[in-house]
Amino acid sequence: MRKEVVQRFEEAKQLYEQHGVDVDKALEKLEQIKISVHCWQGDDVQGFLFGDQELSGGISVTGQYPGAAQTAEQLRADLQKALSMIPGKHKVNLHAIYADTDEQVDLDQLEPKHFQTWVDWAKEQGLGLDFNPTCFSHEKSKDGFTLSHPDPEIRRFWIDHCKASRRIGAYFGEQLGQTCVTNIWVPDGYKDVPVDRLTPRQRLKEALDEVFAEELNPAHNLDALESKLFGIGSEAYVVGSHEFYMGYGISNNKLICLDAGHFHPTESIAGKLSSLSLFTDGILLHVSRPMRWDSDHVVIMDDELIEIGRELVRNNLIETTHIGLDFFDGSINRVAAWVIGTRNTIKALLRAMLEPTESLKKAEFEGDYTTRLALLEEFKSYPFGAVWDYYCAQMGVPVRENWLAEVKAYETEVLLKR
Ligand code: RNT
Ligand code: ZN
Repeated sequence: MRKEVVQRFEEAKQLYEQHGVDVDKALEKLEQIKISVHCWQGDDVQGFLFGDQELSGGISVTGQYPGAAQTAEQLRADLQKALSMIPGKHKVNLHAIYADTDEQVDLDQLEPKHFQTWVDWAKEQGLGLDFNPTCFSHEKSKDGFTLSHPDPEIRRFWIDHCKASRRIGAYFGEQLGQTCVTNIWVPDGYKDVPVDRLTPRQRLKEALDEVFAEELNPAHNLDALESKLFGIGSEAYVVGSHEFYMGYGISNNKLICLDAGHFHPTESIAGKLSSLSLFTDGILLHVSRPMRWDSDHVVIMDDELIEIGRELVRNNLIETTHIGLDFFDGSINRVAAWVIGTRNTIKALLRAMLEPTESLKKAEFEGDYTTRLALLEEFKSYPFGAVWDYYCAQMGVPVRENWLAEVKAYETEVLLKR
């Protein structure tokens, strides 16, 4: 390791230790945290199952940056490249459309074997896998409804797809010895103001009951449900609202997924974690960056991310929270997008771990809000970057922006030749 990196780290450590922050312990803890890196940043949510399907469900990727992965093999290579520049051992989050098979198989017929190449790769790389049924970009979802569709036959198709997905998730968990989180998000909703808000929700509830009827080993698969406030094409009404899934999740022991872009623009998911934690065994996060709408921009070190990190650390929610990423930007190098968003997420957790949480809580408890504000503000310019650099060096990944040259080389050698 370079001398300056160590020296700066030692200096920083001293500063933090004056406030009772155990820097070595923080780094040990950080190393244990697994981020679920979403595969869909690598190919603009295209997948491999249906060829050129238009992305639907009210989500959208813009940008024409060259080099998007076109095959599962390419996507794995890109992910591997990105992961080699991110400190720690993590998970990869797959969607059903990323099945890697020559068989012509529809979503309701998917089986674990269609993901065998992913499982083999994950084993070889020491990665965990998470999973998602793909309830969009399909012929049977084109009118905007899936699990709550008024037509029982279409509803059946999506129920079967979600059932199949859970079995795939359980297979991942069993094979890899790491619990897979299978997250269900459906786009169902109306563009314009509905008359009947209740009946689609009743249908969704019944459909979910059927999806979850099969008992699976929770050590292999955990189910999660992702709500949304509105989407493009479902501006007036989303069947799976936050209240809906919060109710469903708490009464049926399912993880509730909070996506940073799925609430009112000034509403922060960070603020919801403490409340939810009191009534659930765990939470799933989709760390994302909405800009004016659920735009899924690459995650940056903004106030929202810092606050998410703080809530997880200060409230001891790290162990029970599954931290997933959900952004997709086609206007920049996609490998770089992963590296930036994932490194930021980890860095935000480190930043939070380096705060003098105990002194801050004490000041607050004693009503000394002056100290609380003073310390919080001063700590913003404490040298967490020196600790981060040391951590990266220690974990064998590029320090600071040195990863960028590697991404550029990969772009020239691999991405631009596609
Ligand atoms: C959509 C949800 C969902 C998707 C992914 C691709 O608004 O956030 O999580 O982004 O499943
Ligand atoms: Zn999401």
